[in-house]
Formats: sequence, C-alpha cells, structure tokens
Amino acid sequence: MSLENALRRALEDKDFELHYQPQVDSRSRRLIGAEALLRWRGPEGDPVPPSRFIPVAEDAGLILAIGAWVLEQVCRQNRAWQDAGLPAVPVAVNISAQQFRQPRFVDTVAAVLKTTGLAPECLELELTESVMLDPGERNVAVLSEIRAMGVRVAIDDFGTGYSSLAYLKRLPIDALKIDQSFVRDVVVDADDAAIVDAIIGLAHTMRLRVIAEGVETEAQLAFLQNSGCSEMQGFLFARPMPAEEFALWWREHF
Ligand code: G
Ligand code: G
Ligand code: MN
Ligand code: NA
Repeated sequence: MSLENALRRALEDKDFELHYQPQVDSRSRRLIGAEALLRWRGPEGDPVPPSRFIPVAEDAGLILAIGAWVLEQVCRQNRAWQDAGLPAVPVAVNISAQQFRQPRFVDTVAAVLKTTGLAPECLELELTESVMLDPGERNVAVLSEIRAMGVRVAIDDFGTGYSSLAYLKRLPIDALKIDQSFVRDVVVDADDAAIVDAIIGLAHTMRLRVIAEGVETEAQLAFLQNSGCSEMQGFLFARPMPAEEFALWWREHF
C-alpha cells in the first residue's frame, strides 16, 4: 500500500496519536505550556516521522482533515486536563500552510473552541515564516482576528525563513520560537551564538515572548538564560510524551 493510501486509511480510522512536549520556565523548571506533535504508525507498525508523512498528506489534500482532527483533539485534551484539576496553560498546535490559507480558518478555530469549551488563551497556533511569506493584508487580517479571539500565535522555526523585519513588525503575533538548528551549537559556534542573541534581542525589542527549542544540555541552557531567554523546550527537560505520561510529568512539575 502506498503511503498516501495508508494515510487515507489512518484518517478514516483516526489512527493517529498526539504526543505532548513540555515547555518550561528554565529557572523554576515548571511547566508553562506544551507543544502537540502528531505521531503515526505506518502500515508496517513502525513510527513514520512527520517530516515524511506531512508532505505526503499535503500533496494528497489530506492535511486539512488531519489538521482539523489535531486541532480538535488538542483542545479537547487540554480541556480534559483542566477538568482533572491541572492548571490552565496554552498548548501549541502546528498549523500547515494549507490550513492557514483556508478561507474559513478563523471560523474553524472559533468553532473548535466553542465545541470543546476551551478558553482561547489556552490555545497557541504555531505558524512558520513560510506560511506567512506573503506579507499581504490577508495574513495580517487573519492573525488579527485570531488574536482578537484571545488565541496566541507563535512563529515556529524562527530564523530559518525569510521574514523581513519590516514585515515582522506588522504581524500581530505573540512569540518567536528559536529554531533548534541555532540552539544545537550555540555554545561552540560564534555565528549561532550571535544569531540566537539577535533573535532574543529582537523579541524583547518587539515585546514578544521568545522560546528556545531543542535545548539538550545545561551549557545551552546557561547560554540562553544569560542572553535573556527563559522559556525553553527540549530533551534536557522532557521528550514529547503520550497524553497520560505527559500528565504524570506535569503533576511533578507544577
Ligand atoms: O515531532 P517531530 O520533531 O518529528 O516533528 C517534525 C515536524 O513535523 C515538525 O516540523 C512539526 O512542526 C511537524 N508536525 C508535527 N506535528 C504536526 C501537526 O500536527 N501538524 C503539522 N502540520 N505539522 C506537524
Ligand atoms: O518544527 P517543529 O519545531 O514543530 O518540531 C519540533 C520537533 O523537535 C519535534 O519533532 C520534536 O520531537 C523535536 N525536538 C524536541 N526537543 C528536541 C531536542 O531537544 N532535540 C532534538 N534533536 N529534537 C527535539
Ligand atoms: Mn513546532
Ligand atoms: Na520549530
């Protein structure tokens, strides 16, 4: 069976899973949010990485249905955690370009919040720079509507795209996520160190939150903290985990 057909079947059977990776305040090591990451076991039963199946889903026109499922699932799950007594925190969902470009995207988001009863502040949307490459009025308008609802917006993989500073200034967003490719060698590579410092400075100047991804070592953590970034995500703190395991971890990191 082709990957595409296997994905079609997985979608019919709702055969996907979501893992959740903690985002922490690096000083207190407490959980301040999470990112939902899609997981799928392919026809052979082994995990297929999203970097492999998401592009196939995009080409096959399946990403809208998958994305809608992810969005609803995450909102439902976050609401369930709150009902179980866990604190209200934002959980981030990765949004693909096609999803964002849907004419009724804002309505879809509003409808999901309504049916799941999740507060808008508890949902964060991660968009890449490429999604918003077109600096047209439409993107700005859609983002404004999303934020007027109270939903948060973060730019994922920041620094790997092409957004100009003038464009960034016009975009109504809440946070920049420093791409893990810059964090990896931040302690040993002067260029990466300078880029990371620049992104943190830019975020502060523009009054945006900044979160570092792919933090794996205490040395990276120390660098980031010294540079003024305290929100982090990475294996140093926790890997992405299935929902039940994530909730257990959370109860230990209030
Ligand atoms: O979890 P992992 O590092 O394998 O994720 C790889 C890529 O897949 C990341 O770029 C991430 O943004 C993307 N991804 C993970 N989950 C989703 C999802 O639910 N929707 C979309 N569109 N992309 C996702
Ligand atoms: O592109 P995006 O930022 O959405 O993808 C995040 C990806 O990074 C996920 O696939 C997640 O599994 C992965 N990830 C999270 N923390 C770490 C880390 O500390 N090191 C590495 N190498 N990957 C990580
Ligand atoms: Mn992401
Ligand atoms: Na990223």
